[in-house]
Amino acid sequence: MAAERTFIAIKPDGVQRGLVGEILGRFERKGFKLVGLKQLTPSRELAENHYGVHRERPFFAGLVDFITSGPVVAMVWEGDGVIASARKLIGATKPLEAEPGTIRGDLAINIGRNVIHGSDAPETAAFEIGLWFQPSELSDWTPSDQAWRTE
Ligand code: YYY
Ligand code: MG
Repeated sequence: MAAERTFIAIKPDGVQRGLVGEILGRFERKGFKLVGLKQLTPSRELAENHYGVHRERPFFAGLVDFITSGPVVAMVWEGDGVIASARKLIGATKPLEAEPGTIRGDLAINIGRNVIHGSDAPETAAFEIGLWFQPSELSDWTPSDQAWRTE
């Protein structure tokens, strides 16, 4: 069975602020495997589908405006427990409530500029990976040091 995968996106604020390397490095150093990576400016349709669960919320229009305002770095990461672990690495939605050491805790201030998205459950991960990536854009590969990352 394939290891768990999650969808991660560095939002336009993270790209504009030059935080791509910093954020990628945290996932790499943790030991997760990068299986998909691209930069794109999302269409409104893509953004509205991605955040469809929030369609009725007052912040929805502003959120879609923001996420479509510039390039986003979209990624798929793989590993044991990666969905929940990535959410821990990311930290709380409100950056002022995110613990130091987390991405939002270290790198962000406002909820509307919280630099990164991560899937919150297996179902949303599968939906978001399929929404943002073609199967051919994902790599099945084994890092040469795999035995030193996982038992
Ligand atoms: O999954 P996560 O990104 O941590 O939070 P969600 O509750 O799914 O909200 C998605 C996104 O919407 C959040 O990252 C910022 C934005 N948002 C907002 O601007 N204002 C709110 N009151 C709640 C969420
Ligand atoms: Mg969410």
